[in-house]
Amino acid sequence: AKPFYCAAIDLGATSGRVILGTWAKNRLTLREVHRFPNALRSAGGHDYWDIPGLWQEVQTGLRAAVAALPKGATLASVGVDTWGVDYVLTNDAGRIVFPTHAYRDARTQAPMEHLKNTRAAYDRIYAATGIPAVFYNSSFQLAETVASCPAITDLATRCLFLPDYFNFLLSGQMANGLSIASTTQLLDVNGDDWSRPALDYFRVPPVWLTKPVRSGHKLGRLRTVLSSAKDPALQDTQVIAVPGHDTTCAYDAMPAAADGADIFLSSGTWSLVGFESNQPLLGAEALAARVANDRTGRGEYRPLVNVIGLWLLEGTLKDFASRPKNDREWAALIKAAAKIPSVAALDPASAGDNVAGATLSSRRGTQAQLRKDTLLDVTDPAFANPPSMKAAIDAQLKRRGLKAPRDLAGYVRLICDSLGRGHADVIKTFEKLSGRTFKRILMVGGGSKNTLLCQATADASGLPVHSFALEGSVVGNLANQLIALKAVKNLAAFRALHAADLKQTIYQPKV
Ligand code: LRH
Repeated sequence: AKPFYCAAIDLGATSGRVILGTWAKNRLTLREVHRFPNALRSAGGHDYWDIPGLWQEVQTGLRAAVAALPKGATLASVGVDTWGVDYVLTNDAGRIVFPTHAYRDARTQAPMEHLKNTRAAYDRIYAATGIPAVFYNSSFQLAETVASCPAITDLATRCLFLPDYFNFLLSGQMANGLSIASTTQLLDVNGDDWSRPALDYFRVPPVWLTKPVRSGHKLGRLRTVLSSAKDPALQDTQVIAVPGHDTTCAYDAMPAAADGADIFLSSGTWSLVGFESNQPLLGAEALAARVANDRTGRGEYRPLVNVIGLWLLEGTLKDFASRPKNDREWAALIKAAAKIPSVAALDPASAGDNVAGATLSSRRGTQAQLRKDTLLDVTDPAFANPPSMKAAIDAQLKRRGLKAPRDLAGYVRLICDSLGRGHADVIKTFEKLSGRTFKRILMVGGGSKNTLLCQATADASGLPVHSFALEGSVVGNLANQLIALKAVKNLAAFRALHAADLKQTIYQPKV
């Protein structure tokens, strides 16, 4: 059989990449043809994305993908996945009529607080959408846009979430995709269309949205928007709606067993802890635990809690001139952090008076309890977008009577241990609410290379962590294209075939 060549466009908040995937003899090989930095840009106290800049990089990447094809080969398809929640407002002709804010823009605070403080409305919105109030939700962003610029309801006729918008540029077709739609807090949790009560509550014009399409939907041929689109290699290239949400793609890439006992952890800037299910997790306890019922591209549920993630570490590093500049320096930093005993990530001399008035030696708590008390509360909203992450961490520690770590290695230790505990707390909640017993944690993303974080997660949860050297979102993106092209039967078949090629490291719990 002839190989299939597919391009995955994967846009993240801090970097983007275009990867050429080759599927031959039931094996997927990846070639990164273009990688570029991405960053929000601030002006006048607000944060925005450079959408035309990203489009330019996407085009550069697609040209590079064509250049990397073997002679005479054609590109079968292209798929786009991006970070969640952000969107482009356009008119019918596809012209951008409002700048795209970045989700960390503080503009959503007021609408979010309003919802959280209106208990009956909050319960109703959670029952309707299965999505808790998180500062970045598209719902709050759209509510703020409509409230601050009322004329927008005349100007805009369509709301395309980021993958939808890039799909439109590539194919000329406007469509909303199901997985990205489920990140908005506007989708009906009991169906696969928009929730009228949620649209009404957030005052989002229903005409801006169309019934979401599932993964595998073919949007059409790649338009001749690229100078190389006249290239014979691009004549029959299909633009395929893959799960537009990068986290969904990352979950699809993991070699989960069919027994439902796997926890998925996509660990990067965010730690996304979840599992796959045929039903949503709803109700007061799920809401209190901030369970988001995201959806797969196939329509199943992916109950998930977003833990602050390595954003804590990325932010803290900015405050240290001694931050690592290459892999060797990173390894040295992790090694130094690993040498610090866990509880003593805080200055051991002072940790005693830190723990609820008791001294460390006299305290009769379990080791786990002791750790929890000296670890960061990673759910603190102050960590969302502080001017200085180190200052935000120090402020929480001070408020709780705890001393700040002495050096960068101390912060690394504290952050990794605290995230491990954060992951474990979420898993415990999932077990309680779903009645399942989880047996393994499957981990992908930048954090899966962080041995300290993997071990801390295993120790805190008591479960083995299987960490995979895997470009999660890209592999899931390509897998969904291959399924749509009928090169692979379904996701279970892809996972089984791909598992054989995956390198994994297993971290057994030590405490
Ligand atoms: C991670 C992610 C996550 C959230 C956030 C806004 O890239 O997609 O799942 O949706 O970005």
